[in-house]
Amino acid sequence: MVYQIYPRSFQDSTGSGEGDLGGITSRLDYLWRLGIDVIWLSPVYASPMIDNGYDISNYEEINPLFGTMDDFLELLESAHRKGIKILMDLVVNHTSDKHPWFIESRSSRDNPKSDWYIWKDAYNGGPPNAMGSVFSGSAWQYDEARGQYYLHFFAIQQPDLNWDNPEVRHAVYSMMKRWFDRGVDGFRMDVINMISKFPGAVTADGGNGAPMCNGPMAHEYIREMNREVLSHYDIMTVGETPGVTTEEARKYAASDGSELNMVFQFEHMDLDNGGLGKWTPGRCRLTDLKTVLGKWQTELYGAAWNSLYWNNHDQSRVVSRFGDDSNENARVRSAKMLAACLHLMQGTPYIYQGEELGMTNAPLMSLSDCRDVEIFNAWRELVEEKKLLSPEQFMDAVRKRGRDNARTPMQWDSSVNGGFSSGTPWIGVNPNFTTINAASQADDPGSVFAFYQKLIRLRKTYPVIVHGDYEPLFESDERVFAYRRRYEGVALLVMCNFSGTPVSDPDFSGLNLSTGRLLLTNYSEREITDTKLLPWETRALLFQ
Ligand code: TEU
Repeated sequence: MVYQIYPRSFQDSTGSGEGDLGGITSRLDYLWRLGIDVIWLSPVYASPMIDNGYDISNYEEINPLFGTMDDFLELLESAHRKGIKILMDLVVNHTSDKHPWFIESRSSRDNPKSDWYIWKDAYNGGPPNAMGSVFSGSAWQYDEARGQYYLHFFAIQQPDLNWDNPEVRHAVYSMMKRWFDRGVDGFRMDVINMISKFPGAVTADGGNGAPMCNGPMAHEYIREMNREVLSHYDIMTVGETPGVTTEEARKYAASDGSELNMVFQFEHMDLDNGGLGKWTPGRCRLTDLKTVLGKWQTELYGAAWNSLYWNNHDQSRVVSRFGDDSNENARVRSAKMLAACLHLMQGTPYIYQGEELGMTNAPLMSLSDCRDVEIFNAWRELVEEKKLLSPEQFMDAVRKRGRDNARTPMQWDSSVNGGFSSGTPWIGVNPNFTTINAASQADDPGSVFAFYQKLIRLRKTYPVIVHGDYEPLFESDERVFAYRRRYEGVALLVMCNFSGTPVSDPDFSGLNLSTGRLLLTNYSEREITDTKLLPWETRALLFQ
């Protein structure tokens, strides 16, 4: 069980309005009570914070915003004393433009680091080719100092490293080893399948560019990292791999340990995209969601390992996206149903801070409520420059899919700022902190928090949850997500109603529900029946 912390928004311990390492340490008891095993810490390294730490200017200094290296080591030691491991976030597809490596690289065309980034001459007086950035606009930025363009798949201030240069690779490996020698327990690896560039992406030919992901040397470089670093430590790794297929994932996350332990795939997170991607959001069909998640269950089974997630710091809150946050009853029920649907599958579940409380998207009413570089860049391109969306249409998309929905402060209690900070938070606290907060749930057996605790206990109790296979049921139904897991003569049946209305039309009688042992429900036993699923109901039954 991995719990992701976005440090800037988790707990402020100094009154600065910014979350920090001391704040995280102060909340370890809460995480221990939840029952998680591992913390994935989003970046806390030195950074100008253009992309909230995913633009690193020194891989081995702690950002003073979050504290000191001693604060980090205190957190690490305190977590280890509670049996909790810590993964750091490895962001090595790119650095900050303020990193000394880039400052040297841009200083001339023949310094020792001139080939540590991807520099190209102009083509016909403009960018080398038509590669676009994930954060809008061109992926090429002209640099006056050097008289060339450099590649940035993300923000202008995030120049891509040249992984084809062995000096770059070995500098990264050395840094990784020093973090492992400090005692960290592994890495989440940011866009690690982007580190190898297709020739068409980096050729100054005025061409259309090439895909960003799964380039020709991606596996070779990760296998080299494994040989040189990962295989020498008892650690855990998870690669963030946008655009990954199950075929590629069977290599990135191969059970033979040659690359990484698992990867984050994105297919289920893009199903509700429209013509302009997340900026024209729709509502995905349940049959599409079932097909995608079922495919990842069956096509990795026995060959590679799944990660399981609905949320992270880049995705909007799942209860608002796939559930119903319009009233308290529906919010609590659907949050629990979504948790059960995901956590009872095969793979390692990831809980994003606040997901265990059923935290919702935020009322981001205007750009002034936002902080995310991705939002600001998309506004400039889609609203101001290309006029493809009106301000209202764009802000509606931000409220549905903007990354800042996940970055409002953790809601600890109903006191000022939800107990996150005694200062002015760097981003507004969701006003619903008065009713949705940890303090109101920690001792409530009917809370979303208690339901996550129970799910975590179930995973540690029943091997079928960890090792079972996956059989989809009622695949064509647009409201019921049901599947069966089997392992060593034990079967687990999981039923989920992804709608706010009762469902009785799939014929459940063939499942002999009454003969199963009820492990979990988000209703009471006396409310549920064998012939229908109640609104947002989830039910898990064991047959042995
Ligand atoms: O995200 C990579 C990525 O694909 C994101 O662009 C994400 O899918 C998108 O923002 C969703 O709208 C990683 C980090 O998780 C993200 O926070 C960083 O901004 C990005 O890389 C650059 O480091």
